[in-house]
Amino acid sequence: MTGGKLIIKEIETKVYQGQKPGTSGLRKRVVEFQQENYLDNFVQSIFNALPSEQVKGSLFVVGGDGRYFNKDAIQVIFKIAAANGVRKILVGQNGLLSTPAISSLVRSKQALGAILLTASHNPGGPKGDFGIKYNISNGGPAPESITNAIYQQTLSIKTIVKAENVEVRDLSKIGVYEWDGFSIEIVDSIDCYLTLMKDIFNFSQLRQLISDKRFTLKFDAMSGVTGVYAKRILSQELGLSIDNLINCEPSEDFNNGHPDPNLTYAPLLVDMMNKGLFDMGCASDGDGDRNMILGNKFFLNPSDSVAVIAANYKSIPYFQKTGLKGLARSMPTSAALEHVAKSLQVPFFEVPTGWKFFGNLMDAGQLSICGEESFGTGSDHIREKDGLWAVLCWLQILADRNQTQLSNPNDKLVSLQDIVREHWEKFGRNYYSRYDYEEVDAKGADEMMKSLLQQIQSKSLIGRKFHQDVYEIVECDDFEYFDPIDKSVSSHQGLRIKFSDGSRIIYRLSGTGSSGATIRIYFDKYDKVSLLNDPQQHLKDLIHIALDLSKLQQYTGRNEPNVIT
Ligand code: VG1
Ligand code: CO
Repeated sequence: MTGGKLIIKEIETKVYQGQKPGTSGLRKRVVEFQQENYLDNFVQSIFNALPSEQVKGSLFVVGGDGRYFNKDAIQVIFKIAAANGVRKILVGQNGLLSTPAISSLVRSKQALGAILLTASHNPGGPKGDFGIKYNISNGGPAPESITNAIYQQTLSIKTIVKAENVEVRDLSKIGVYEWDGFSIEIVDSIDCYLTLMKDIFNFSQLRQLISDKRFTLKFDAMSGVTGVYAKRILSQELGLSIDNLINCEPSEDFNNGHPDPNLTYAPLLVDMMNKGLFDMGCASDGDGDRNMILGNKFFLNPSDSVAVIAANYKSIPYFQKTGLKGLARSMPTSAALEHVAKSLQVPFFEVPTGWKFFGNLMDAGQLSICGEESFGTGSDHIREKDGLWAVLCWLQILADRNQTQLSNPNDKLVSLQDIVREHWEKFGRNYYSRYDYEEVDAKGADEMMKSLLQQIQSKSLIGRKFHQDVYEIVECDDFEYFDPIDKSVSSHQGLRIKFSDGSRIIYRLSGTGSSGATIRIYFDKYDKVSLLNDPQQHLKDLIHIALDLSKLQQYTGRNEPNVIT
Protein backbone atom coordinates (compact mmCIF):
# COMPACT_ATOMS: atom_id res chain seq x y z
CA MET A 1 0.00 0.00 0.00
CA THR A 2 1.30 3.47 -0.77
CA GLY A 3 0.23 6.82 0.65
CA GLY A 4 2.25 9.06 -1.67
CA LYS A 5 4.15 12.16 -0.67
CA LEU A 6 4.26 13.19 2.98
CA ILE A 7 2.23 16.34 3.66
CA ILE A 8 4.18 18.05 6.42
CA LYS A 9 2.71 20.88 8.51
CA GLU A 10 4.38 23.00 11.14
CA ILE A 11 2.22 23.72 14.17
CA GLU A 12 2.81 26.34 16.84
CA THR A 13 2.68 25.17 20.41
CA LYS A 14 3.05 26.41 23.99
CA VAL A 15 5.35 25.03 26.67
CA TYR A 16 3.90 22.74 29.35
CA GLN A 17 5.75 22.82 32.64
CA GLY A 18 6.57 19.57 34.46
CA GLN A 19 7.36 17.24 31.54
CA LYS A 20 10.36 15.86 33.40
CA PRO A 21 10.81 12.10 33.03
CA GLY A 22 10.95 10.27 36.39
CA THR A 23 12.42 6.88 37.33
CA SER A 24 11.03 5.41 34.12
CA GLY A 25 9.68 7.99 31.66
CA LEU A 26 7.01 10.67 31.86
CA ARG A 27 3.95 9.47 33.77
CA LYS A 28 0.86 11.62 34.28
CA ARG A 29 -2.88 11.30 34.48
CA VAL A 30 -4.55 10.58 31.13
CA VAL A 31 -6.43 13.89 31.33
CA GLU A 32 -3.12 15.74 31.45
CA PHE A 33 -1.90 13.90 28.38
CA GLN A 34 -5.17 14.74 26.62
CA GLN A 35 -4.47 18.49 26.76
CA GLU A 36 -3.85 20.05 23.37
CA ASN A 37 -0.35 19.17 22.13
CA TYR A 38 0.76 17.84 25.55
CA LEU A 39 1.89 14.48 24.17
CA ASP A 40 2.92 16.08 20.85
CA ASN A 41 5.27 18.46 22.67
CA PHE A 42 7.01 15.59 24.43
CA VAL A 43 7.36 13.49 21.27
CA GLN A 44 8.73 16.44 19.28
CA SER A 45 11.12 17.14 22.18
CA ILE A 46 12.50 13.60 21.92
CA PHE A 47 13.38 14.21 18.26
CA ASN A 48 14.71 17.70 19.05
CA ALA A 49 17.02 16.23 21.68
CA LEU A 50 18.54 13.73 19.23
CA PRO A 51 21.11 14.73 16.58
CA SER A 52 19.06 15.31 13.42
CA GLU A 53 21.55 13.43 11.25
CA GLN A 54 20.86 10.33 13.37
CA VAL A 55 17.09 10.69 13.14
CA LYS A 56 17.10 11.12 9.35
CA GLY A 57 16.56 7.74 7.76
CA SER A 58 16.33 5.94 11.10
CA LEU A 59 14.30 2.97 12.29
CA PHE A 60 12.13 3.24 15.41
CA VAL A 61 10.05 0.75 17.39
CA VAL A 62 6.72 1.85 18.89
CA GLY A 63 4.34 -0.03 21.13
CA GLY A 64 2.72 -0.14 24.50
CA ASP A 65 0.86 -2.06 27.16
CA GLY A 66 -2.57 -1.46 25.61
CA ARG A 67 -3.77 1.02 28.19
CA TYR A 68 -6.32 3.74 27.45
CA PHE A 69 -4.93 6.47 25.11
CA ASN A 70 -2.32 4.09 23.62
CA LYS A 71 -4.02 4.03 20.23
CA ASP A 72 -4.36 7.81 19.95
CA ALA A 73 -0.78 8.30 21.09
CA ILE A 74 0.52 5.89 18.44
CA GLN A 75 -1.08 7.96 15.64
CA VAL A 76 0.55 11.13 17.00
CA ILE A 77 3.96 9.41 17.08
CA PHE A 78 3.54 8.17 13.48
CA LYS A 79 2.88 11.70 12.24
CA ILE A 80 5.65 13.42 14.20
CA ALA A 81 8.24 10.72 13.49
CA ALA A 82 7.53 10.83 9.74
CA ALA A 83 7.84 14.63 9.67
CA ASN A 84 11.13 14.51 11.56
CA GLY A 85 12.77 12.24 9.00
CA VAL A 86 12.37 8.79 10.54
CA ARG A 87 12.46 6.24 7.69
CA LYS A 88 10.51 3.41 9.23
CA ILE A 89 8.50 2.50 12.30
CA LEU A 90 7.89 -1.02 13.56
CA VAL A 91 4.72 -1.14 15.60
CA GLY A 92 3.30 -4.12 17.49
CA GLN A 93 0.08 -5.70 16.27
CA ASN A 94 -2.85 -3.81 17.82
CA GLY A 95 -0.24 -1.41 19.19
CA LEU A 96 0.78 -4.03 21.76
CA LEU A 97 4.38 -4.71 22.75
CA SER A 98 5.64 -5.55 26.21
CA THR A 99 8.57 -3.47 27.47
CA PRO A 100 10.99 -6.45 27.24
CA ALA A 101 9.71 -7.30 23.74
CA ILE A 102 10.42 -3.72 22.63
CA SER A 103 13.93 -4.02 23.99
CA SER A 104 14.46 -7.27 22.08
CA LEU A 105 13.08 -5.77 18.84
CA VAL A 106 15.30 -2.68 19.05
CA ARG A 107 18.33 -4.91 19.48
CA SER A 108 17.53 -7.50 16.86
CA LYS A 109 16.42 -4.97 14.20
CA GLN A 110 19.17 -2.49 15.11
CA ALA A 111 16.72 0.36 15.55
CA LEU A 112 17.88 3.81 16.60
CA GLY A 113 15.44 3.73 19.48
CA ALA A 114 11.93 3.10 20.69
CA ILE A 115 9.01 4.97 22.12
CA LEU A 116 7.24 2.97 24.81
CA LEU A 117 3.69 3.84 25.77
CA THR A 118 3.10 2.64 29.29
CA ALA A 119 2.74 3.77 32.86
CA SER A 120 3.78 0.24 33.84
CA HIS A 121 2.16 -0.80 37.12
CA ASN A 122 0.07 2.39 37.53
CA PRO A 123 -3.70 2.01 37.00
CA GLY A 124 -5.09 2.95 33.56
CA GLY A 125 -8.38 4.04 31.99
CA PRO A 126 -9.69 7.57 31.35
CA LYS A 127 -9.13 8.47 35.01
CA GLY A 128 -5.88 6.54 35.36
CA ASP A 129 -2.32 7.15 34.22
CA PHE A 130 -0.57 7.24 30.90
CA GLY A 131 3.16 7.20 30.27
CA ILE A 132 5.77 7.61 27.58
CA LYS A 133 9.41 6.59 27.64
CA TYR A 134 12.27 6.84 25.18
CA ASN A 135 14.69 3.91 24.79
CA ILE A 136 18.04 4.11 23.01
CA SER A 137 19.68 1.85 20.46
CA ASN A 138 20.90 -0.71 23.01
CA GLY A 139 17.21 -1.38 23.75
CA GLY A 140 17.36 0.17 27.21
CA PRO A 141 15.91 3.26 28.83
CA ALA A 142 17.66 6.49 27.88
CA PRO A 143 20.27 7.56 30.44
CA GLU A 144 19.75 10.72 32.49
CA SER A 145 21.88 12.82 30.11
CA ILE A 146 19.28 12.18 27.38
CA THR A 147 16.15 12.39 29.53
CA ASN A 148 17.44 15.71 30.86
CA ALA A 149 18.05 16.95 27.32
CA ILE A 150 14.49 15.96 26.36
CA TYR A 151 13.17 17.80 29.39
CA GLN A 152 15.16 20.92 28.44
CA GLN A 153 13.58 20.75 24.97
CA THR A 154 10.08 20.63 26.49
CA LEU A 155 10.83 23.92 28.26
CA SER A 156 11.63 25.84 25.07
CA ILE A 157 9.56 24.11 22.40
CA LYS A 158 7.75 26.44 19.99
CA THR A 159 6.78 24.29 17.01
CA ILE A 160 5.87 20.71 16.17
CA VAL A 161 6.09 19.15 12.72
CA LYS A 162 3.57 16.55 11.62
CA ALA A 163 2.98 14.52 8.49
CA GLU A 164 -0.76 14.98 8.25
CA ASN A 165 -1.48 12.21 5.79
CA VAL A 166 0.21 9.51 7.88
CA GLU A 167 -2.35 7.42 9.69
CA VAL A 168 -2.96 3.70 10.16
CA ARG A 169 -5.97 3.40 12.44
CA ASP A 170 -6.39 -0.33 12.03
CA LEU A 171 -3.33 -1.96 13.60
CA SER A 172 -4.81 -5.44 13.67
CA LYS A 173 -3.27 -6.80 10.44
CA ILE A 174 0.41 -7.62 10.00
CA GLY A 175 1.70 -5.67 7.01
CA VAL A 176 3.52 -2.63 5.62
CA TYR A 177 2.15 0.84 4.84
CA GLU A 178 4.28 3.13 2.73
CA TRP A 179 4.62 6.78 1.90
CA ASP A 180 7.44 8.42 -0.06
CA GLY A 181 10.47 7.97 2.19
CA PHE A 182 8.50 6.63 5.16
CA SER A 183 6.85 3.36 6.13
CA ILE A 184 5.07 1.68 9.00
CA GLU A 185 5.30 -2.06 9.52
CA ILE A 186 2.86 -3.80 11.82
CA VAL A 187 4.76 -6.72 13.33
CA ASP A 188 3.73 -9.74 15.37
CA SER A 189 4.07 -8.69 19.03
CA ILE A 190 5.59 -11.98 20.16
CA ASP A 191 7.73 -13.57 17.38
CA CYS A 192 11.01 -11.75 18.00
CA TYR A 193 10.77 -12.14 21.79
CA LEU A 194 9.86 -15.83 21.50
CA THR A 195 12.88 -16.51 19.28
CA LEU A 196 15.09 -14.92 21.93
CA MET A 197 13.52 -16.97 24.75
CA LYS A 198 14.06 -20.17 22.75
CA ASP A 199 17.70 -19.24 22.51
CA ILE A 200 18.01 -18.67 26.26
CA PHE A 201 16.06 -21.63 27.65
CA ASN A 202 15.65 -25.31 26.90
CA PHE A 203 12.02 -25.36 25.80
CA SER A 204 11.74 -29.13 25.64
CA GLN A 205 12.88 -29.42 29.26
CA LEU A 206 10.35 -26.74 30.27
CA ARG A 207 7.62 -28.58 28.38
CA GLN A 208 8.43 -31.75 30.27
CA LEU A 209 8.09 -30.01 33.63
CA ILE A 210 4.85 -28.25 32.71
CA SER A 211 3.25 -31.44 31.40
CA ASP A 212 4.12 -33.33 34.60
CA LYS A 213 1.10 -33.92 36.84
CA ARG A 214 3.19 -33.37 39.98
CA PHE A 215 3.80 -29.73 39.04
CA THR A 216 1.05 -27.12 38.74
CA LEU A 217 1.48 -23.54 37.57
CA LYS A 218 -0.83 -20.52 37.52
CA PHE A 219 -0.05 -17.31 35.65
CA ASP A 220 -1.80 -13.97 36.15
CA ALA A 221 -1.21 -11.22 33.54
CA MET A 222 -3.26 -8.71 35.57
CA SER A 223 -5.05 -7.69 32.33
CA GLY A 224 -1.81 -6.17 31.05
CA VAL A 225 0.10 -6.84 27.87
CA THR A 226 1.79 -10.07 29.05
CA GLY A 227 -1.49 -11.94 28.49
CA VAL A 228 -0.77 -12.25 24.76
CA TYR A 229 2.78 -13.48 25.47
CA ALA A 230 1.63 -15.97 28.11
CA LYS A 231 -0.96 -17.49 25.78
CA ARG A 232 1.58 -18.03 23.04
CA ILE A 233 4.64 -18.97 25.10
CA LEU A 234 3.33 -20.67 28.24
CA SER A 235 0.30 -22.23 26.66
CA GLN A 236 0.91 -22.86 22.92
CA GLU A 237 4.66 -23.45 23.12
CA LEU A 238 5.04 -25.02 26.55
CA GLY A 239 1.69 -26.74 26.91
CA LEU A 240 0.26 -25.03 29.99
CA SER A 241 -3.51 -25.46 30.03
CA ILE A 242 -5.28 -22.23 29.12
CA ASP A 243 -7.33 -22.64 32.33
CA ASN A 244 -4.18 -21.84 34.25
CA LEU A 245 -3.84 -18.41 32.67
CA ILE A 246 -5.84 -15.70 34.38
CA ASN A 247 -6.48 -12.07 33.38
CA CYS A 248 -4.77 -12.68 30.06
CA GLU A 249 -6.94 -10.35 27.92
CA PRO A 250 -5.21 -6.94 27.77
CA SER A 251 -7.68 -4.31 28.90
CA GLU A 252 -7.53 -0.52 28.57
CA ASP A 253 -8.13 -0.06 32.29
CA PHE A 254 -6.66 -3.40 33.42
CA ASN A 255 -10.16 -4.56 34.13
CA ASN A 256 -10.49 -1.75 36.62
CA GLY A 257 -7.46 -3.08 38.49
CA HIS A 258 -4.02 -1.97 39.57
CA PRO A 259 -1.56 -3.98 37.43
CA ASP A 260 1.13 -4.12 40.09
CA PRO A 261 2.20 -7.68 40.90
CA ASN A 262 2.55 -7.62 44.67
CA LEU A 263 0.81 -9.07 47.70
CA THR A 264 -1.74 -6.25 47.84
CA TYR A 265 -2.74 -5.77 44.20
CA ALA A 266 -2.78 -9.39 42.99
CA PRO A 267 -5.24 -10.74 45.59
CA LEU A 268 -6.75 -13.44 43.39
CA LEU A 269 -3.46 -15.20 42.73
CA VAL A 270 -2.15 -14.61 46.26
CA ASP A 271 -5.31 -16.15 47.70
CA MET A 272 -5.02 -19.26 45.49
CA MET A 273 -1.37 -19.69 46.42
CA ASN A 274 -2.07 -19.19 50.13
CA LYS A 275 -4.64 -21.95 49.92
CA GLY A 276 -1.94 -24.20 48.48
CA LEU A 277 -3.76 -24.77 45.18
CA PHE A 278 -0.64 -24.58 42.95
CA ASP A 279 3.09 -25.27 43.15
CA MET A 280 4.09 -22.06 41.45
CA GLY A 281 2.15 -18.85 40.87
CA CYS A 282 3.35 -15.88 38.85
CA ALA A 283 2.11 -12.47 37.89
CA SER A 284 3.46 -9.61 35.80
CA ASP A 285 2.67 -5.91 35.61
CA GLY A 286 0.93 -3.82 32.94
CA ASP A 287 3.90 -3.65 30.56
CA GLY A 288 5.36 -7.07 31.40
CA ASP A 289 8.72 -6.09 32.85
CA ARG A 290 7.93 -6.99 36.48
CA ASN A 291 7.33 -10.40 37.97
CA MET A 292 6.00 -11.79 41.21
CA ILE A 293 6.70 -15.44 41.87
CA LEU A 294 5.06 -17.46 44.60
CA GLY A 295 5.47 -21.02 45.78
CA ASN A 296 2.86 -23.18 47.45
CA LYS A 297 1.95 -21.06 50.54
CA PHE A 298 5.26 -19.28 50.01
CA PHE A 299 6.18 -15.71 49.06
CA LEU A 300 9.41 -15.40 47.11
CA ASN A 301 10.92 -12.03 47.86
CA PRO A 302 12.24 -10.45 44.61
CA SER A 303 15.58 -9.77 46.30
CA ASP A 304 15.89 -13.48 47.03
CA SER A 305 14.66 -14.40 43.56
CA VAL A 306 17.52 -12.65 41.76
CA ALA A 307 20.03 -14.11 44.21
CA VAL A 308 18.77 -17.66 43.69
CA ILE A 309 18.69 -17.26 39.90
CA ALA A 310 22.29 -16.00 39.99
CA ALA A 311 23.41 -18.85 42.24
CA ASN A 312 21.83 -21.33 39.80
CA TYR A 313 23.00 -19.66 36.61
CA LYS A 314 24.46 -22.93 35.34
CA SER A 315 20.93 -24.36 35.02
CA ILE A 316 20.18 -21.80 32.29
CA PRO A 317 21.53 -22.58 28.80
CA TYR A 318 22.14 -18.89 27.96
CA PHE A 319 24.49 -18.43 30.94
CA GLN A 320 26.18 -21.74 30.23
CA LYS A 321 27.22 -20.12 26.94
CA THR A 322 27.98 -16.58 28.12
CA GLY A 323 29.26 -17.30 31.62
CA LEU A 324 28.54 -14.98 34.52
CA LYS A 325 30.25 -11.63 33.91
CA GLY A 326 28.99 -9.81 36.96
CA LEU A 327 26.00 -9.22 39.22
CA ALA A 328 24.21 -6.02 40.20
CA ARG A 329 21.28 -4.79 42.20
CA SER A 330 19.64 -1.45 42.84
CA MET A 331 20.69 0.17 46.09
CA PRO A 332 17.54 -0.55 48.14
CA THR A 333 17.42 -4.21 47.02
CA SER A 334 18.51 -6.62 49.76
CA ALA A 335 22.14 -7.65 50.02
CA ALA A 336 21.29 -11.30 49.24
CA LEU A 337 22.87 -10.99 45.79
CA GLU A 338 26.22 -9.85 47.24
CA HIS A 339 26.64 -13.11 49.10
CA VAL A 340 26.29 -14.95 45.78
CA ALA A 341 28.72 -12.61 44.00
CA LYS A 342 31.30 -13.17 46.72
CA SER A 343 30.95 -16.91 46.67
CA LEU A 344 31.14 -17.08 42.86
CA GLN A 345 33.92 -14.49 42.83
CA VAL A 346 32.32 -12.31 40.18
CA PRO A 347 32.22 -8.48 40.07
CA PHE A 348 29.33 -6.88 41.93
CA PHE A 349 27.70 -3.45 41.43
CA GLU A 350 25.21 -1.36 43.40
CA VAL A 351 23.33 1.18 41.27
CA PRO A 352 20.48 3.62 41.94
CA THR A 353 16.82 2.65 41.55
CA GLY A 354 15.70 2.33 37.92
CA TRP A 355 16.72 -0.06 35.17
CA LYS A 356 18.52 2.64 33.16
CA PHE A 357 21.52 2.30 35.45
CA PHE A 358 22.25 -1.31 34.50
CA GLY A 359 22.59 -0.68 30.75
CA ASN A 360 26.11 0.76 30.69
CA LEU A 361 27.52 -2.14 32.70
CA MET A 362 25.86 -4.64 30.38
CA ASP A 363 27.07 -2.86 27.25
CA ALA A 364 30.58 -2.92 28.70
CA GLY A 365 30.34 -6.69 29.18
CA GLN A 366 30.58 -6.50 32.96
CA LEU A 367 27.09 -7.51 34.00
CA SER A 368 25.00 -10.63 33.37
CA ILE A 369 22.20 -10.82 35.97
CA CYS A 370 20.61 -8.00 37.97
CA GLY A 371 17.53 -7.15 39.93
CA GLU A 372 15.49 -4.70 41.89
CA GLU A 373 13.46 -5.35 45.02
CA SER A 374 10.42 -3.91 43.20
CA PHE A 375 9.70 -7.20 41.40
CA GLY A 376 12.21 -6.48 38.65
CA THR A 377 14.62 -9.16 37.45
CA GLY A 378 16.62 -9.41 34.27
CA SER A 379 19.83 -10.06 32.42
CA ASP A 380 21.95 -8.84 29.54
CA HIS A 381 19.77 -10.70 27.01
CA ILE A 382 18.01 -7.32 26.65
CA ARG A 383 18.26 -3.92 28.39
CA GLU A 384 14.98 -3.92 30.32
CA LYS A 385 13.81 -6.03 33.20
CA ASP A 386 11.82 -8.99 31.98
CA GLY A 387 8.84 -10.53 33.80
CA LEU A 388 8.27 -13.60 31.65
CA TRP A 389 12.01 -14.29 31.45
CA ALA A 390 12.09 -14.47 35.26
CA VAL A 391 9.23 -16.97 35.22
CA LEU A 392 11.06 -19.07 32.61
CA CYS A 393 14.26 -18.88 34.68
CA TRP A 394 12.47 -20.38 37.64
CA LEU A 395 10.87 -23.07 35.48
CA GLN A 396 14.30 -23.85 34.03
CA ILE A 397 15.91 -24.07 37.48
CA LEU A 398 13.09 -26.35 38.67
CA ALA A 399 13.28 -28.50 35.53
CA ASP A 400 17.02 -28.84 35.90
CA ARG A 401 16.90 -29.69 39.61
CA ASN A 402 14.20 -32.27 38.96
CA GLN A 403 15.77 -33.93 35.95
CA THR A 404 16.00 -37.36 37.60
CA GLN A 405 12.70 -37.02 39.45
CA LEU A 406 10.87 -36.11 36.24
CA SER A 407 11.68 -39.48 34.73
CA ASN A 408 10.74 -41.37 37.90
CA PRO A 409 6.99 -41.00 38.37
CA ASN A 410 7.11 -42.02 42.03
CA ASP A 411 9.66 -39.44 43.16
CA LYS A 412 8.64 -36.26 44.91
CA LEU A 413 9.65 -33.12 43.04
CA VAL A 414 11.96 -30.53 44.59
CA SER A 415 9.80 -27.43 45.09
CA LEU A 416 10.50 -23.75 44.62
CA GLN A 417 10.57 -23.19 48.37
CA ASP A 418 12.95 -26.16 48.85
CA ILE A 419 15.38 -24.41 46.52
CA VAL A 420 15.04 -21.07 48.34
CA ARG A 421 15.49 -22.68 51.77
CA GLU A 422 18.58 -24.52 50.60
CA HIS A 423 19.88 -21.19 49.32
CA TRP A 424 19.38 -19.59 52.75
CA GLU A 425 21.16 -22.49 54.41
CA LYS A 426 24.14 -21.95 52.18
CA PHE A 427 24.29 -18.14 52.04
CA GLY A 428 22.28 -16.98 55.06
CA ARG A 429 19.04 -15.03 54.73
CA ASN A 430 18.44 -11.33 54.20
CA TYR A 431 15.12 -10.61 55.87
CA TYR A 432 13.62 -7.88 53.79
CA SER A 433 10.57 -5.69 53.57
CA ARG A 434 9.40 -2.50 51.87
CA TYR A 435 6.71 -0.17 53.16
CA ASP A 436 4.95 2.10 50.66
CA TYR A 437 2.98 5.15 51.72
CA GLU A 438 1.24 6.07 48.48
CA GLU A 439 -0.16 9.47 47.51
CA VAL A 440 0.78 11.27 50.72
CA ASP A 441 0.83 15.05 50.89
CA ALA A 442 3.91 16.11 48.90
CA LYS A 443 4.84 18.90 51.30
CA GLY A 444 4.82 16.62 54.36
CA ALA A 445 6.88 14.02 52.49
CA ASP A 446 9.45 16.62 51.43
CA GLU A 447 9.77 17.99 54.93
CA MET A 448 10.25 14.51 56.34
CA MET A 449 13.01 13.77 53.84
CA LYS A 450 14.66 17.14 54.53
CA SER A 451 14.70 16.54 58.24
CA LEU A 452 16.23 13.09 57.73
CA LEU A 453 18.80 14.50 55.34
CA GLN A 454 19.76 17.10 57.87
CA GLN A 455 20.24 14.46 60.58
CA ILE A 456 22.38 12.48 58.13
CA GLN A 457 24.50 15.42 57.03
CA SER A 458 25.12 16.63 60.58
CA LYS A 459 26.37 13.11 61.46
CA SER A 460 24.27 13.33 64.62
CA LEU A 461 22.95 9.82 64.00
CA ILE A 462 26.31 8.07 64.09
CA GLY A 463 26.77 6.12 67.30
CA ARG A 464 23.10 6.20 68.26
CA LYS A 465 21.93 2.95 69.81
CA PHE A 466 18.49 1.37 69.93
CA HIS A 467 16.71 -1.61 71.48
CA GLN A 468 19.05 -2.38 74.37
CA ASP A 469 21.99 -1.38 72.19
CA VAL A 470 21.36 -4.23 69.74
CA TYR A 471 21.29 -1.71 66.91
CA GLU A 472 23.96 0.95 66.56
CA ILE A 473 24.13 3.35 63.62
CA VAL A 474 27.59 3.22 62.08
CA GLU A 475 27.11 4.93 58.72
CA CYS A 476 24.58 7.07 56.92
CA ASP A 477 24.51 8.97 53.65
CA ASP A 478 22.55 10.41 50.75
CA PHE A 479 23.34 7.80 48.09
CA GLU A 480 25.31 9.06 45.11
CA TYR A 481 26.29 6.87 42.17
CA PHE A 482 29.40 7.22 40.05
CA ASP A 483 28.87 5.32 36.84
CA PRO A 484 32.12 3.41 36.28
CA ILE A 485 31.57 3.33 32.50
CA ASP A 486 30.47 6.82 31.42
CA LYS A 487 31.69 8.52 34.62
CA SER A 488 28.34 10.31 35.11
CA VAL A 489 27.20 11.14 38.64
CA SER A 490 23.65 10.64 39.93
CA SER A 491 22.98 12.31 43.25
CA HIS A 492 20.18 12.14 45.84
CA GLN A 493 19.26 8.53 45.12
CA GLY A 494 17.97 7.65 48.59
CA LEU A 495 18.89 8.09 52.26
CA ARG A 496 20.76 5.17 53.80
CA ILE A 497 21.23 4.29 57.43
CA LYS A 498 23.52 1.38 58.24
CA PHE A 499 23.84 -0.45 61.55
CA SER A 500 26.71 -2.30 63.19
CA ASP A 501 25.16 -5.71 62.45
CA GLY A 502 24.93 -4.85 58.73
CA SER A 503 21.21 -4.04 58.82
CA ARG A 504 20.00 -1.17 56.66
CA ILE A 505 17.11 1.25 56.55
CA ILE A 506 16.57 3.23 53.34
CA TYR A 507 14.19 6.09 52.63
CA ARG A 508 13.25 7.22 49.11
CA LEU A 509 10.59 9.22 47.37
CA SER A 510 9.10 7.41 44.40
CA GLY A 511 9.79 8.77 40.93
CA THR A 512 6.96 6.98 39.13
CA GLY A 513 3.81 8.35 40.78
CA SER A 514 1.55 10.86 39.06
CA SER A 515 0.02 12.73 41.99
CA GLY A 516 1.14 13.59 45.54
CA ALA A 517 4.22 11.77 46.80
CA THR A 518 4.93 8.14 47.59
CA ILE A 519 7.37 7.40 50.40
CA ARG A 520 9.18 4.08 50.32
CA ILE A 521 11.02 2.69 53.34
CA TYR A 522 13.16 -0.40 52.88
CA PHE A 523 14.40 -2.76 55.62
CA ASP A 524 17.19 -5.30 55.24
CA LYS A 525 18.60 -7.54 58.01
CA TYR A 526 20.95 -10.46 57.51
CA ASP A 527 20.76 -13.64 59.58
CA LYS A 528 22.80 -16.81 59.27
CA VAL A 529 21.13 -18.82 62.02
CA SER A 530 17.37 -18.25 62.23
CA LEU A 531 16.26 -18.84 58.68
CA LEU A 532 12.53 -19.47 58.85
CA ASN A 533 11.10 -16.55 60.80
CA ASP A 534 8.29 -14.32 59.65
CA PRO A 535 9.98 -11.27 58.04
CA GLN A 536 7.62 -8.72 59.61
CA GLN A 537 8.34 -10.16 63.07
CA HIS A 538 12.04 -10.43 62.41
CA LEU A 539 12.22 -6.83 61.22
CA LYS A 540 9.91 -5.41 63.90
CA ASP A 541 12.59 -3.47 65.75
CA LEU A 542 14.16 -2.08 62.60
CA ILE A 543 10.75 -0.92 61.37
CA HIS A 544 10.15 0.71 64.70
CA ILE A 545 13.46 2.58 64.51
CA ALA A 546 12.72 3.75 60.95
CA LEU A 547 9.33 5.20 61.86
CA ASP A 548 10.78 6.80 64.95
CA LEU A 549 13.75 8.45 63.23
CA SER A 550 11.67 9.80 60.36
CA LYS A 551 8.64 10.87 62.43
CA LEU A 552 6.65 9.67 59.43
CA GLN A 553 3.37 9.69 61.29
CA GLN A 554 3.84 13.28 62.37
CA TYR A 555 4.83 14.52 58.89
CA THR A 556 2.27 12.61 56.84
CA GLY A 557 -0.56 11.73 59.19
CA ARG A 558 -0.30 8.12 58.03
CA ASN A 559 -0.39 5.30 60.54
CA GLU A 560 -0.06 2.41 58.13
CA PRO A 561 1.57 1.84 54.73
CA ASN A 562 -0.72 1.08 51.75
CA VAL A 563 1.50 -1.74 50.53
CA ILE A 564 3.83 -4.01 52.46
CA THR A 565 6.15 -6.25 50.53
C1 VG1 B 1 9.64 2.03 40.91
C2 VG1 B 1 10.55 0.98 41.51
C3 VG1 B 1 11.83 0.87 40.70
C4 VG1 B 1 11.47 0.58 39.23
C5 VG1 B 1 10.51 1.63 38.71
C6 VG1 B 1 10.03 1.35 37.31
O1 VG1 B 1 10.27 3.29 40.95
O2 VG1 B 1 10.84 1.27 42.86
O3 VG1 B 1 12.64 -0.13 41.25
O4 VG1 B 1 12.62 0.56 38.43
O5 VG1 B 1 9.37 1.71 39.56
O6 VG1 B 1 9.41 0.11 37.21
P1 VG1 B 1 9.97 4.38 42.08
O7 VG1 B 1 10.75 5.59 41.69
O8 VG1 B 1 8.48 4.59 42.06
O9 VG1 B 1 10.39 3.78 43.36
V1 VG1 B 1 8.21 -0.13 36.05
O10 VG1 B 1 7.73 -1.66 36.07
O11 VG1 B 1 7.28 1.12 36.37
O12 VG1 B 1 8.93 0.32 34.55
CO1 CO C 1 6.63 -2.21 34.42
